[in-house]
Amino acid sequence: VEASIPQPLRETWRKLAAAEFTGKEQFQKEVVRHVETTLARSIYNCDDNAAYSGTALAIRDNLVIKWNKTQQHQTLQDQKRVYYLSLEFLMGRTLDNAMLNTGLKDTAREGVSELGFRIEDIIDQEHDAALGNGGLGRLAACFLDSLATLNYPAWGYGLRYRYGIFKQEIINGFQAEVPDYWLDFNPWEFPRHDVAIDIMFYGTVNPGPRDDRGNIKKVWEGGEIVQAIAYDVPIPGYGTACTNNLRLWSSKPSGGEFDFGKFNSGDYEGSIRDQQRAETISAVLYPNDNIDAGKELRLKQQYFWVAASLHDIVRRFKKSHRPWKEFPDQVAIQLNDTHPTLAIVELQRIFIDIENMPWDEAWSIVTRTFGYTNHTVLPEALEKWSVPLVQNLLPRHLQIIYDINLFFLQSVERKFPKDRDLLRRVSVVEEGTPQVLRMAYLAIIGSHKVNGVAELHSDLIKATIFKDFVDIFGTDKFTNVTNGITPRRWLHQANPKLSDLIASKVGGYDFLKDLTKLNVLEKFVGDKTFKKEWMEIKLAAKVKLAKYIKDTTQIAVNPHSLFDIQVKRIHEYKRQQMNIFGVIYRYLRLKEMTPEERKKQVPRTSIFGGKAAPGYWMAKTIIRLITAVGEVVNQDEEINGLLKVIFIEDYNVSKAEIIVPASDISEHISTAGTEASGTSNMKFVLNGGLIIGTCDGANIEITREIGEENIFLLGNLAEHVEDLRHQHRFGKDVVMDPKLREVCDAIEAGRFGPEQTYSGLIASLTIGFDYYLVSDDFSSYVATQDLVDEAYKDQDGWATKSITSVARMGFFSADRAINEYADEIWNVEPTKFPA
Ligand code: RUG
Repeated sequence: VEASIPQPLRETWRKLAAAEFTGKEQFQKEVVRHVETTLARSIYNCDDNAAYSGTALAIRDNLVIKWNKTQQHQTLQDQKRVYYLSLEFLMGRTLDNAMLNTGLKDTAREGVSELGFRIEDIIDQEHDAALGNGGLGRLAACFLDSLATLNYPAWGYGLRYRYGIFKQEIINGFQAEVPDYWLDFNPWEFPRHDVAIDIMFYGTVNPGPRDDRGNIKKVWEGGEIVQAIAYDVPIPGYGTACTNNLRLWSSKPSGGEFDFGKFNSGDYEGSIRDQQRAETISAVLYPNDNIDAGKELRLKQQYFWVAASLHDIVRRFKKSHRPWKEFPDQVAIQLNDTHPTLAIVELQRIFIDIENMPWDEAWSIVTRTFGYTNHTVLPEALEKWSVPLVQNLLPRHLQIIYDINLFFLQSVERKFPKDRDLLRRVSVVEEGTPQVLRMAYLAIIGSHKVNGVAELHSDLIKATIFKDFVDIFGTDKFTNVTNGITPRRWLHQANPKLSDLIASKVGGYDFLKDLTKLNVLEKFVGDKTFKKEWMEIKLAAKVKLAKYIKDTTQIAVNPHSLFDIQVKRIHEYKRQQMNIFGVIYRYLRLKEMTPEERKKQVPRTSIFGGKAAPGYWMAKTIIRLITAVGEVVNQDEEINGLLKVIFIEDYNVSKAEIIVPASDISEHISTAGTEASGTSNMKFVLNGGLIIGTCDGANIEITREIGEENIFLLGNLAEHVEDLRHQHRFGKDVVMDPKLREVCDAIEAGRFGPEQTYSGLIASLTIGFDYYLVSDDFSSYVATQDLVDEAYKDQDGWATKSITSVARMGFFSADRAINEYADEIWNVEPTKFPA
C-alpha cells in the first residue's frame, strides 16, 4: 500500500508545508533553534562544533525542501533518468558547497558572525566524506554536481562505507594508516529504513517448475540473506532548484539485530556473529587506487550494491506500468569502471528468472541500458574475478555469465569463422588455474557504449586492450568523453578571491555555469592592474598554504619561493620518484655552488602529498624517500632556504582546496600512456598555476587548449614506450642516465638514511628494467625544470601565461563532459523547472 496522504486532505497538508527560510534573521533563528532543540545545547555550551551543526541543519532544511520538490517534479515529468553507479564518491565537505550552490553563503556568513562565530571556523569543523581513493571517486562527485547544476534527472548509487579511505599519519617518516570513522555526526544523510532490500549470497541453483514456454526454470535458493538499507544524500545544483539524490547502501543482517536463541543460551559471541558478518559488507572502502586486489569481500560489496540499486531502479520503472521494452527509454545506467559490471548480469537475471522474459528480448533491453566508462589501461588495475569464487558466492550469476559469453562467442564465430585464437582472446573466461572472468570484456559486451576519459586514453584502449572488440563491434561503440571538473568547488569555493576577480572582468558569475566565458579574460592580459591583482591573489593563496604547513609541520616555507606541487595517490606510474630524484639532483647542484651562484637561483618549495595503498610497499618507500630528503634539505643551513621539501600528511579533498590555489607549478609526470586522464591537472591550471607534465592523459588536450607556450612538457611519447621497455629488457649495454646515476649514488651512499631502505626502489631502475622509464625521461625532466626556473624569473611573463591559460580552460568543465554523456550515451534531457 502506498503511504500517501488521501486526496481530500492534501490541500490542508499543502497549506502547512515546510517553507525555506529567507534572509539573515530567519537563518539565525533556524540556527539557534537547531542548536537549542535538535542538539539540546545552549548559549553556555555552544562551541564551533555546535555552531557547525546548527548551521548545517539550518542550511539542510532549505536543501531538503528543494530536494523533495525536485524528486516530486521529476517523478511527475516521467522523464528518462540517469543512474550513475560508482563504488566511490569522494565528496569532501558539504556545508560550504551547499551554501554556495544555494546562494546562501553571504547570508550565513553575516548571520553566524552576529552570533559570535566565523564562517571559516564553522566550515572547518566538518569531516570530509572520503568515500573514494582518488581521481575516479572525485570524478563521480564532480559529475553529481554537474548533473544537478544542468538539471538532469539523475541519481548516484554507491556504498555507505562506515570507514572511508584511511587517515594517513607520517610516523618517523613512514606512512601509517589509521581508520577514518566519519559518521559521528553527518547531517547530510537521511536513513530510509523503509527502503530495505534483501540481497542473497551463496546458495544453490536448482531446477524449478516449467515456465510459459515449457522450459525448466532455474531457481537460486538457500543462500545467506543480508539487508540493504538506503541512505539518501541531497545533491544541490548551482543556481538552480534542482537537487538530485545520491543513494548509498548500508548492510544489515536480515530479520533482526541478533540471534536471540544463541543469546538466551549464553552464546553471546555467537549471537552477534551474523550481525557483524552482515555489517562487514559496507564497513570499509578498499584503499586501492588503480590496483585490483581480488578479495571475496570486495566481490560481496560489488554484488550487494548493484543488486540493491537494480532492485530500486526496476521497482521505480514498474510503477510507471510501461511495457518492459521501454525500459531503456526510461533508464540509462552508467558503469563507473568495471566495479559495477555485475549489474549487467543481475538485470539479465531479473528479466529472465523473475520476470520470465525470453533471453534475447531481455538481453536487448540490457545492452541498450548500460554504458561503460573505462578509466585505465594498467594491467594490474583491470578487474578479474576467479571463477571458483564467483561460483561459490553467486552461482546463478556464473551460469548467466557463461551464457552471455557463449552467445557472444557464437556471434564472433559467425563473423570471423575459424579464428580460434580470436575466440580465446575475447572470451570473458580466461583460461588458467583458476579460470578468471575478465570484467572489462563483460562490461563491453553488455553495454551499448564504451568510453575512455581523455582522447589519448580513448585511442589507446581502441588500439590495445580492446582492439579485438573494435573489430567485432565496430568503432562506433567506442567513444571518448574527456573528463572535467566542477568550477563551483574547484574555483569558486576553493579560491573565492580569484573567482571574484574573474567575475569582475567577465561580467558576473555566469562563467561558473558556462566556463567557456572565461575566454573574455584574454582581453585583460595586458592590463597591469589586473595582472597585479591576479598575482597578489596567487601570493595570498601561497601564504595561506605556508601557514597551513607551518601549523602542521612546524616548517617555515617562503611564500615567495616557487611552489612546486605534486599531490595525488602515490604510484610508480605517476612517478613521484622522478620528482624526488629531481629534487635530490637540484640539492646536489646547490651544494656545489658558490654563494654567488646560489644567489642567482630561484628558491623552490617542493610540496608532495598523497596516500599509498597500505600493501603497496614501493609506494611507501617513495614516501619515505621524500620525507628523508626533507629531513636533510630543510635543515641544511648552507642551502639557506633555497630548497625546502614538504610532505603534507593525509592529502584529501578539503586539503586540496587549500593546496590547489597555491601552486606556481604542479607536476603531472606519469609515464606516457599510463595516466588515463588526470583531473588535478585541470584544477591547478584553472587556479592559475602552470604545469610541468608528460604528453599523457588530459595534459595533451590541456596543451591544445592553452597553447604549448603555456605548459612545460617533457619526456618520451606514448608511441615510444613499448620500444623503450623492450630496450631496457633486452638491449645490450643499457647504461643509466648519468644524472640519475649521480642521484642513485647519493642515495646509496646513505645521504638520506640507511641505503637498504631504498634498495628496492633503486633495483626497480636496474634489475627491474625501469618499467616506468624514469631513466629515459630524467634528463628531459631536469632540463624542463631549469626552463621553469628561467620562466619564473620573468614574473610578468609568468602572469601572462597564468591568465591566458585560465582564459582557455573552458573546455574542462565537468558540465561539458556531462552534456556529452547526456547527448551521446544516455539520450536524456534536462528537467524543465517552473520559473
Ligand atoms: O587513474 C585514473 C585517472 O587518470 C583518471 O583521471 C580518473 C578519472 O577518470 O580515474 C583514475 N582511476 C582509474 N582510478 N581508478 C582507476 C582504475 O580502476
